[in-house]
Amino acid sequence: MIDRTYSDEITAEQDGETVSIAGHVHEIRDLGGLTFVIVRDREGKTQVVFKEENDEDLFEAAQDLHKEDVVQISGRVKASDQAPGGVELAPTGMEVISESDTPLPMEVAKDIESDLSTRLDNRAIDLRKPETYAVFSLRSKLMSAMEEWFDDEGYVDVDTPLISQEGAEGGAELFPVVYYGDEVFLSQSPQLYKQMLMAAGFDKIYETGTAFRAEAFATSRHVSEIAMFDVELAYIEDHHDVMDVQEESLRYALEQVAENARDELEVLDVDLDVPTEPFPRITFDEARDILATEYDHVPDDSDDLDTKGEKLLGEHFEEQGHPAFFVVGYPNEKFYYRQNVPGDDIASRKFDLVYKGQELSSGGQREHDIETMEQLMDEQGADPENFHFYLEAFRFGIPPHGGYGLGIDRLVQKVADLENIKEAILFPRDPDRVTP
Ligand code: ATP
Ligand code: AMO
Repeated sequence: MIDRTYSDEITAEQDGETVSIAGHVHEIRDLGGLTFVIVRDREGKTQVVFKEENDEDLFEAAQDLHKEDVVQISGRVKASDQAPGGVELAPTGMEVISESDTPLPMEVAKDIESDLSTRLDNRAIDLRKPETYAVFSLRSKLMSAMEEWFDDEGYVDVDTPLISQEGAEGGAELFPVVYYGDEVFLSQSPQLYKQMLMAAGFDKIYETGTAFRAEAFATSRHVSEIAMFDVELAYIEDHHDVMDVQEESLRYALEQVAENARDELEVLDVDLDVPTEPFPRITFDEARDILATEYDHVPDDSDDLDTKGEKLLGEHFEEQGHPAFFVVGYPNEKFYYRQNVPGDDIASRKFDLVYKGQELSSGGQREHDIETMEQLMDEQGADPENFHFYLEAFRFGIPPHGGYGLGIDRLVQKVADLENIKEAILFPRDPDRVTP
């Protein structure tokens, strides 16, 4: 490895010591016989002061630098009140490891807002911006914390297939692929496999995976390739057990981010509010009542809340100090959700979690009675032949179970306070973009 010290490791206490830094040239400021070169690495920036009077050769070399060259510079640490971060380097040696072409396709250093499409077209350059990098450093910490919660609770980390014969979620949102001459599909959700693992006695599982949805339109919260966090657990009493898991794990992950990603949150200018109170759990009918009476809003689809409805309910609960809440009991749900349970005052045991005014996850208790499920499949036009392997797993003993799927990209979008979900994805895919 090249010997290097990260910018955030250099402190005023090291005054007089020699260190070696490596990174990209972020900025060059020429003040006559004095040139300031700001070197950026993953953790921040270091100011290097080239003085003609100190070393003419080094000073000359600094004049030939371009923005975004990759350099390694050794130098003496100097504590200085004028330097950003209170320290700077007086260089003693420099190597240009890789030269950057000019001009750059977009600015990295200057605070110039490029539109999202330009940013994504030049993503390799855009990702150099500290505020873009902060999103992905935060994302990594957030998902490590999430997985940590499930590991500590004894969940098994699984991987299910991404190539499938039939969509788990139905609808027209499937991407076909040619599989040895036959048409099959990219997975929409690990749904069927999660449930088969409950039949297999795995009890508690999670998967950090990928789901593909051929969404017809691009919105600020839909993409075609989704990072999905899926959970399934067995021996539950009802859907409240699943909501408990969703609530506790999300709270833990947010707490960890507030604690361990302070720098990222600061760069992103986000004041993260970790919900301490229990998340409200309202029924689907209550949600529609609030929308009708308080906002005079009636979603078109009588079986769902629309984007505007979720946003308005988000405002309603955020005013009461709740950034997250559950809506429980959606009518006419997919065949795998338990529905029309005698004695229930809700149409199904399906819930959505709305976080900061946007659907973040869907889940619920599953139907584990095979005859009821076959009847629901029949009513919904799902051919049981295509789900043979799934139904077979139910035939030989399956405990009551439930779970949920959480859109990781949407979670990062909301935590980092990003306008568009694509900003939360390194190389996003949408109907108009498969590159870079
Ligand atoms: P899921 O697919 O899991 O249900 P979702 O967030 O896509 O998650 P939907 O219930 O499908 O939720 O949609 C909720 C609302 O989002 C819809 O009423 C609609 O307003 C909007 N919406 C969903 N998909 C699209 C899309 N592809 N283009 C535009 N708007 C959409
Ligand atoms: P659902 O279809 O609601 O449920 O998906 C779960 C969550 O995934 C995210 N999501 C998306 N994010 C970005 N772009 C998209 N096109 C997109 N579609 C979905 C959302 C959504 O809440 N099998 C069930 C889960 C379960 O019951 O366990 C399912 O897939 O955040």
